[in-house]
Amino acid sequence: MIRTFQTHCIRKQEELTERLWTFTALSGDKAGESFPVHTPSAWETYPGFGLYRGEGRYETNFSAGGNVRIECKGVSHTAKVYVDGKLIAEHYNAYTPFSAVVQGLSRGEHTLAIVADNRFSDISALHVPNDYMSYGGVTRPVAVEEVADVYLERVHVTPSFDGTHWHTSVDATIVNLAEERPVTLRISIAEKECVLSPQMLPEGESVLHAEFALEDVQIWSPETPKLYTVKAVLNVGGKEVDDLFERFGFREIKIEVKQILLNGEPLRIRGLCRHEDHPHFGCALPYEAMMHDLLLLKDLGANSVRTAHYPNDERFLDLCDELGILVWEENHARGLSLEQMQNPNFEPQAEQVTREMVLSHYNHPSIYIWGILNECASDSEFGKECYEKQFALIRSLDKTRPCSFASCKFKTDLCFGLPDVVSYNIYPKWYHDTPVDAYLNDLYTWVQTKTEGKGKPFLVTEIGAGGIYGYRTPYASKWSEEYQQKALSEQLTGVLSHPDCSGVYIWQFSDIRISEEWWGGRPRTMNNKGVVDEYRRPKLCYETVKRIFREDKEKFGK
Ligand code: ADA
Repeated sequence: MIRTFQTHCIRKQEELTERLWTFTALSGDKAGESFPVHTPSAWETYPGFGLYRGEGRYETNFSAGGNVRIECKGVSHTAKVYVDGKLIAEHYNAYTPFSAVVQGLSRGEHTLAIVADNRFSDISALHVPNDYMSYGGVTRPVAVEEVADVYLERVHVTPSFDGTHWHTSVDATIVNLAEERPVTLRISIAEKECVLSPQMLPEGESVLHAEFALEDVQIWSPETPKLYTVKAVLNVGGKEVDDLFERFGFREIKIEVKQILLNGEPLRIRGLCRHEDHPHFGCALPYEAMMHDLLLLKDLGANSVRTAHYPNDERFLDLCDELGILVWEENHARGLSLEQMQNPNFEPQAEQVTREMVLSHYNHPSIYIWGILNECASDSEFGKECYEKQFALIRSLDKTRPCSFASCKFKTDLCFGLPDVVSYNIYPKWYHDTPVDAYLNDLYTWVQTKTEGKGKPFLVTEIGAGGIYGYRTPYASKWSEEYQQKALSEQLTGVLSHPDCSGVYIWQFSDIRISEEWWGGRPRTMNNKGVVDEYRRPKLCYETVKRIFREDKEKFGK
């Protein structure tokens, strides 16, 4: 399943999931080993491939003809795509989708091969040895489509509220593979329809725009996650040639002084950071496992998830839309040093992943904020320039959502003039012993008195402590479940009782694998700060988090 809802009726689309592909290892000792696998999957989950870094080829057949569009939702981390042996696309970054069209393919059977590469080198500025795994493989779904000479690339819907009425503007991006021609676009939302009568479309990409005034709409909120479908249908020469359905919600995010407002009401965030990671699936969690994670998040009383540290699988975002879970979606970067940011590939690769994230996830009502560059060099002038450029890019693509970044630069951050929300990752009781209240007050006072973050909303985007599942001690030593429970309880209570804090994200939802090559030296080569372990077994702190979140919800009435 590529999305949780139908996206085409006219366009012929075949998902190449739930079937076997042939995997062949191409590097090192394993080169030549070949066997059937299903996709999406990460090769670290194939027996004997738990530590494989290199290239791997995935091959399958498909049957189609005409203009064939291959859509890959995610290949980790560098992809080369071949149809009948001919290279048709190259893409860097595991966490964003890409597509390519092969024109005029003869009707019949063809081969599709995707070569994935998960090696670290200077060429890769974002996938670096880190406190999470960069897996390898075709890790998100792939689909083959037949498209006409003119087809819909994407549809963006922007609802806005003027205090009395909702206005909806729709931007449809259309690709014309042939010479200039007239097209008619019909867009419908609920019972309303807007027909953009014949427009001359030049060769290449064009955007057509429509406006809707809709009465009596139902609001999207965590309590009432009402979704609407927009349907766009393209007509050329009196014939319907293509269509695209998208979902969106009527909701508005605003920043007012120190608060983030959702539909005019201050947001209170009770969230967890989550990596896409599971011992059985690597980063390629199937729908059922994603849903299970969301059930656990709901059971914990969380109303938000932070997609640390990269854009997530769209099916997960679809589920968040449906379940009313607010999402902090983040571009891809974690803890890059100044030197790593100065890699000449850093800026273009970061720009690409940011652009692809915003363009492909624009419609999700659950995404209330964009995050960038977690814990990078925001204490340097060069870093500041990078933050500035990336915020400018996001704002040029999306004027409806606030932006932020999670800083760990204690009283040295230079960038708080740039985001709409000031966010900090803090670890009192874990990386140092300063009491939570004292640490947070000190930091907050500094932000208010010494930085351009003064008067902006404030979020704590990480707190947490390591706890190894099953390691129990009566004296609550570090790494025990007892210690983690005690530390999280103090951290959560301290942060949530801060009068100017809009909420908190716990680091993290589940224990995760980290890259073997990373220097961190973590027990089990895992980040053990999960509230559940990697198999989703609750640790001692689970019930504590649940209680504190429930009490906070009762206090704030939402
Ligand atoms: C960070 C970082 C996380 C994780 C965490 C930790 O601040 O953003 O990715 O590494 O610390 O466990 O220390």
